[in-house]
Order: sequence, then C-alpha cells, then structure tokens
Amino acid sequence: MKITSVSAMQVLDTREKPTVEVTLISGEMVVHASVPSGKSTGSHEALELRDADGGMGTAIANVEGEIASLITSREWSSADEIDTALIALDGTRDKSRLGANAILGVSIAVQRLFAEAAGVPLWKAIAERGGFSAAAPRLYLNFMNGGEHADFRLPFQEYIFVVGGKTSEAYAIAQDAFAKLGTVLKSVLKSNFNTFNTEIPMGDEGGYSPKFEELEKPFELLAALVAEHSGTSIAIDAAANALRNDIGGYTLIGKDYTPDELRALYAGLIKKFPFHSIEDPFAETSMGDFAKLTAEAGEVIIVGDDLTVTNPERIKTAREAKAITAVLIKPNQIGSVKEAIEAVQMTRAAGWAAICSHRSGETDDTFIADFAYGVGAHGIKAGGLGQKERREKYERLVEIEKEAEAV
Ligand code: 2PG
Ligand code: MG
Repeated sequence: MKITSVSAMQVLDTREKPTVEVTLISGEMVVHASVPSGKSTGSHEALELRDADGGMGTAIANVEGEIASLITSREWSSADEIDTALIALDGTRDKSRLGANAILGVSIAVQRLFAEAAGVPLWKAIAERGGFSAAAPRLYLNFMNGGEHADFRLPFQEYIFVVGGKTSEAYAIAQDAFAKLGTVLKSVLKSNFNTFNTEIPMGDEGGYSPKFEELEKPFELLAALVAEHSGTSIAIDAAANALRNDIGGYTLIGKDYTPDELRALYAGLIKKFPFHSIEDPFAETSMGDFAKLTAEAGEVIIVGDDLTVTNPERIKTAREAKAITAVLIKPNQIGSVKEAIEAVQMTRAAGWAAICSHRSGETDDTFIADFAYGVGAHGIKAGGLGQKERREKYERLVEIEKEAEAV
C-alpha cells in the first residue's frame, strides 16, 4: 500500500469541544477517521494532545508533519506495520509526544484503507487482523446519565439498559424502551416537583438526566422496562473516581460510604434488581475493593474502565489481583488500533469479557461499532438514544447485521 496524502482538520465533538479528523488518500481510495474524547478519564490513559486553548493545532501539525512524512515515505504491507511504526515514532509510553488522538486518527484511517483495499467490510478486516470470530455484541444503552456527565443530578455516571440477541431486534426493543422511559419520567417528574415544567434534561451521552433524591429510583424505572422484555437487564457505570470524598470513602447524594459500605450497597442492589454488570464500582486505585466485590458478585460482571484503561500492563495487574471479570475497551485510551486489538486478546486470555465503548465526547465516526462486531465483543456501550452520534453506532451495527448475512 502506498499512501499519497495525509491531512487533518479540527472538528467539534458532541460537547462542542475540538477533536481531530484525519483524511488519508491512496490511489483512488479516500478515507476519513475522527477521534472521540472522554471526560471521566483514568489517570493512566494515553495523552490526548490539546493546545492551551483546547484546540487541536499541535495534534494536526503532528499528523501533517512527522506522521505524514513517515507514512508517505514508503510502501506498507499491513495496518499493523504502520501502527508499529507510529508507536515507535512517538517513542513515549503514553503517546504524549505526538498525541494519542493524532496517532489514533491515523491508525483508524489506515485500518479503513486496508479494509477497502482488500474489498472487505471494516468489521471483517478487524476480525481477520486479530484472529477473532466476529459476532454481534449486546447493546449497552446509557438511558439515564449522571455523575460527571450530568452535573451529578444522579450519583452514578451511567444507568444502562442492556439488550442482547439479534441487533435489529435488540435496537427495536431499545427504541421502544427509551421512548417509554421518557413518558414515565415526564409523569414522575411532574408529580415529584408538582410543576408543569416537565422538560427532562439530557446528559452528555444522549440519555435522560433526571434528579432523584432516592438512590434506588432509577433502578426501579429500569427494572420496569426489563420486566417487559426478555433478554434485557440492568448495568451501571459508577465511575467511582468521581465519587471519592476526602475521608477515604465515597459520597453519593450527600451520604458518605466507606469502601465496605459501598460494596454492601452494590450487593443489595444486585440482590434486588436484574443486574448484568457494574463498571468502575470503586476508584482506580482500589484494586483490592474491586477484587472483593468480584468474589461476591456471582453472575454479575465487574468491569474495569478507569482501572484498566485498555492498557495491557494494567489488564495484567488486574488479572493477577482477580479484580474484575470484564474490561472496557476504548481505543483512544491506548491510542492505536493495534494495541486496542491486543487489549481484547489479553482480556480474552484472562477468560474475561470485552466490552467496547464510545467516549462521552463523540463524533459521527462509527468505527467502534465495526470494532465491537469484528472482535466479537460481549457488548458495546454507545450511549442513549437522544443524540444522533450515539444512535449512529447502533444503526451501523444493524447495517453490519445485513452485511454479515451477505458476505
Ligand atoms: C466511561 C465513558 C464512556 P468518558 O466512563 O465509560 O461512557 O465516559 O468518555 O467521559 O470517560
Ligand atoms: Mg467508564
């Protein structure tokens, strides 16, 4: 493969914050890729390069400068070969020299080019690259947004409706359930606040963000939706880094919890509601508390996100500690498609589930949908249905379902 042109531009994500979009040209093929951006980040994530004013000027200059010089300088035989060269060119552990956003934008675009050159759909090229059996992931839909994504109107960051099975059917169920939740919330909020202003605020990820003083209320609402549809369940991303207080514990709706008390709270919720998984139940520094919860969670999956940050070394440490039973996979936490694939392989080797995820700041790029299907992920987390950029990921999976029947 000979790449003849490499360019980048600044685009705005769903939070209207700058991010980077890359364009690559090889012969008659033109591909684009844009990179998402997180808000609740783990401290070990690869570095997203931003200028002092928040812009992408330096990241773009790196793509069009050093990176372009390297990748237009010769012929390449695989996407892996280019990713390896990009990682070496950067030379840092956290991609802080060139920026994980600059490198990942190129890495995703390169994967697209090689798929197109081979004449296969993107998900199939990813499956072949990593030796995976492609399969439809469960949909993890963030129906109610809280935590940092919604000014802490709800304590946990994500209240998720999980639906498995054939994607087209799962997506139809999700649409129905999301609309129903909207109707229910309108009536509940009206009676709660005795007001006629029943507009429901939305959070960063296209889910509703109501305010409830009762911790269990969102779970009661989700459980009512689950009761209507078999094969559905509840998940949360507690994103507990953001719940830490300064006395060594956590604070939820004004109440302090020690780590043991928080664990007891989760145990009670698991008992009472149809839970499928809990992500980041404790802060990223509390591997031991993760392990204790995992040991007593039974069938409920405990997911590492800020804990593991899609980083092979962090996944290895979590494995030794038996801290979790699933890893959230976010390509921009590590900064290349090659390493994201390795993180999935490592997760599988531990006997754990891989759940692929968007970020709270998204673009219209649907790469994560092809990635989740290509690696045969346990699930994909792509937000609520109140934002186009979230729906597009699920809709891409419905398209893939049809492609997979045809190829
Ligand atoms: C998370 C993500 C995505 P952010 O914590 O799992 O839902 O949020 O992109 O802000 O890290
Ligand atoms: Mg998370």
